Amino acid sequence: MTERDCIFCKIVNGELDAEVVHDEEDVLAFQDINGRAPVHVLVIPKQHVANLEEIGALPDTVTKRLFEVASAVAKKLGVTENGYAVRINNGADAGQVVFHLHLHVMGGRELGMP
Ligand code: DGP
Repeated sequence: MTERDCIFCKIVNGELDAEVVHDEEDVLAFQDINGRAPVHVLVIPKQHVANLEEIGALPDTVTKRLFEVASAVAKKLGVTENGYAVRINNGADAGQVVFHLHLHVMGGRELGMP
């Protein structure tokens, strides 16, 4: 998939709508369209990187911000106390379907390991 066809790049540049939870210079968080928990938010770098194999293309500060924003979103949506999962599906066996790196922030119910 090229950046031009990437749906998350389209959300970043405003071509596609999303329910935004947090927006800052290099990182965006928005509701997953197919939420599988009471809280299910995706945190993405605005710069297109497909997966963890490409994470070296991101400035270290942005990589750090992905996790800080995941924590801030969890706090904003009230799941910090009970806990939440931060999950990256990386590649086919993990079920990655959108090849723009993203963190799933999921909470509001018990979440075991798959
Ligand atoms: P993954 O399997 O990790 O690649 O999950 C991709 C997630 O992206 C999946 O949970 C559904 C979500 N998703 C796919 N298309 C869209 C979209 O157009 N808008 C939003 N908000 N979420 C999307």
